[in-house]
Amino acid sequence: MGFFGKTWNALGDVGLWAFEEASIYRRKRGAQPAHGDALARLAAAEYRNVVRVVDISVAEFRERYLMRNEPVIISDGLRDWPAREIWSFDYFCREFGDMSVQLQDAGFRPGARAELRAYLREIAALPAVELGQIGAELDYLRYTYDSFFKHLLFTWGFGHLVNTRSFSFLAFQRLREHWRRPYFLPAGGYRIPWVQAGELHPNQRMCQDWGLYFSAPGACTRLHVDGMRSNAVLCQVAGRKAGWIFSASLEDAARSAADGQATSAPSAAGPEPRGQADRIWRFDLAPGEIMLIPKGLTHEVHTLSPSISLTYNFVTNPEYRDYFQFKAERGPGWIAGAPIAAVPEFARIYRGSPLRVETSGGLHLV
Ligand SMILES: O=C(O)CCC(=O)C(=O)O
Ligand SMILES: [Fe+2]
Repeated sequence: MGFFGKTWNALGDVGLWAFEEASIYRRKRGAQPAHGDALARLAAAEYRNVVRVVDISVAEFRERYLMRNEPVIISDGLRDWPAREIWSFDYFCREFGDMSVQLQDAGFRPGARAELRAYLREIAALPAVELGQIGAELDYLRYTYDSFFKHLLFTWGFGHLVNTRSFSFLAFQRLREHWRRPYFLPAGGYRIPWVQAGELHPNQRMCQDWGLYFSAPGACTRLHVDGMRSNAVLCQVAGRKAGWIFSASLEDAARSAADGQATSAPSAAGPEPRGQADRIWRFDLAPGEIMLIPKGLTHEVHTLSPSISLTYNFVTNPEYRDYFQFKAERGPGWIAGAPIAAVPEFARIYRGSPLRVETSGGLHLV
């Protein structure tokens, strides 16, 4: 895409951002709906695994999952990514090992600085864990942006011109040929980022919340809703991750359970946002797979074995109304103060599910 096309897209981004700012963030929201006893609500919810599909068409993905806000794992999601063969802990040590990076905690807060090689060697050597085995808070490598202005240039497709020493930016510049827009996502017609003519190439234009994530077994991204309430694709290149996604109707219940406010919540049941049934989806994501985390849904992610993933966010044209309405009702994203996996009553829910504890000797209910 030429200079004018990129500039046109950049103007679209700014226009949409200004429109949302004016119409959503200035709006006064009433109190969040009361939800009764959060833990009872979670225990009564339908508990199921995220469905796996392969070789899905763009149209089928859109109709069955994206438009319905249903999570899904595309098992052959990385089938056309050279990254599958190229990216490994050794590769990143070799190519970027001398860099200094700033790590983040389970709530995206910036923390310690480390030499990339030392950090990667340390996490790559750790043994795998089971979901729910959370040790001390282990740091993540997520975003390392050096200035807002440079970030804007990357998001508008001028990143190749930027001189930078930030790991995320350098990796974005140097790994472009290793990955591409997942094959099941539409080529064009996006509101976020703004692409109304031509195609979206997320490997050339840095999308919202783009990140190359490295994490250790036992590390966690605490319960949250993504900042913009847009969709995310979690593309798993190495290692395994697991966790949960909650239906929109369970946002408050899950949040108060994680924050330890379950019993002080008022007892009246609130309205069902968007008429969705209460549902908790459990996921287990393996290398080569991509998961859709639908727009606006609450989720928590745990790393089970040394992990490399890539993620970015988006909203397509036909979803925009739904996205906007939900965001106007609920406001921007949030992150809980503690992981929901650590709440004993919630552990009983996920350990007690037959989906979880099938063994050769039959079912063991905890
Ligand atoms: O992979 C992870 O740990 C978290 C991904 C995610 O939910 C996010 O970046 O918003
Ligand atoms: Fe997220």
